[in-house]
Amino acid sequence: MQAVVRHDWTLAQVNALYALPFNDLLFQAQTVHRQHFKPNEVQVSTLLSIKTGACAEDCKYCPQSGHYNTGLERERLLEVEKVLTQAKAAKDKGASRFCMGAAWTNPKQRDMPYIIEMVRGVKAMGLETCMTLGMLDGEQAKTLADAGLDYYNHNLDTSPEFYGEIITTRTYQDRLDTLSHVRDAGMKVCCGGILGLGESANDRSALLMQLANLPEHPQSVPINMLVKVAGTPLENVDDLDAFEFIRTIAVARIMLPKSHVRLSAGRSRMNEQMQALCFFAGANSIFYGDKLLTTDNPEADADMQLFAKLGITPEQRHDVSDEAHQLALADAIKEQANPPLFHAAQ
Ligand code: SAM
Ligand code: DTB
Ligand code: SF4
Repeated sequence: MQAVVRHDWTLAQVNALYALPFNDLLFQAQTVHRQHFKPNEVQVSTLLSIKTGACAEDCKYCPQSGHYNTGLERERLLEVEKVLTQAKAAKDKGASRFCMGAAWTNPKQRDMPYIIEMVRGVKAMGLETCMTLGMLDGEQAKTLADAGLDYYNHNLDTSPEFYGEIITTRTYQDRLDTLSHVRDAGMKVCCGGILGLGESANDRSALLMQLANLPEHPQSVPINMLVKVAGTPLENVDDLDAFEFIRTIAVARIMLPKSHVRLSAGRSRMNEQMQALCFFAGANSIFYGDKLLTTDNPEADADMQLFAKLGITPEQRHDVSDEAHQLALADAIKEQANPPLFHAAQ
């Protein structure tokens, strides 16, 4: 079986992958995975909210929407120095990419000089840069690309059919337009969605079909499990079955064979065994660090411990060789490898 990069998926074909017996689906996904990636490497990114809360959009899952009262304290755009301090800390902990997120509909012109300084400063540390600032026009995308921004994250979130149940303040087409501006400017696209919003199985298939049928596959595909936050309209939605989540990772891996698939928000509520199955199904990227944007993520030490148990190593950037960084990572993993051995010996 040879993995092909296709842009002509039909819903029936995607549903047929989902309908495979679990073992057959995971075996196929793992086979595809090994054709394009080192099987025991996972890319690690760290997130920072550079502007928090009071967002004008009404995304029903989001703690930062100004339409809902989630008790979140709003914050203005962080100072450049503060962002760089956090980026340095992330790098010292072993992250290879630093993702900066802002609760904006879109960036304003007056913000751009600060944003550009952040990109330049983070890049100068030898980290890959990623931002998610809402919608971009062509000009803004070009400005960010010129500043050296490597990735832009903008999610489709769900299927076109279910989208209107979740967000009413911007359209699916708005999102597709931003993605084409990002692509045209030459930046890498980070685009995925959220599961567990109350969508149907068809909606999950349709989301993956949208992602795979874009003119180019997004280089990075975050698959988020809804983090239910009190005060948002989705706080009491039913949990998605864990196997359905793992199947989605596997189907994404098969349909997007060369993309990094990120096991994204929601890991705090997944046990180690579930995360291990997601890695087996083809997830090869995570958010690393104790916090996502406003909600909790597993502790960095716990992640390094899990990596050590599974024999996973963090993926290194291919275009830089930074010996100090590599050594820091190797140390972190060695340190975490010892406690389980110690317990086993007792
Ligand atoms: N405001 C910008 C935007 O939406 O374009 C960027 C930041 S926004 C927080 C980035 C993504 O985070 C969303 O598209 C959504 O997929 C994800 N997200 C937000 N809240 C979430 C939650 N409670 N659970 C899981 N994912 C979430
Ligand atoms: C993405 O797909 N997930 C990240 C990132 N892109 C920006 C955000 C997850 C946010 C989870 C809720 C929070 O912490 O506020
Ligand atoms: Fe605003 Fe982004 Fe949250 Fe939507 S997901 S409310 S655009 S911060």
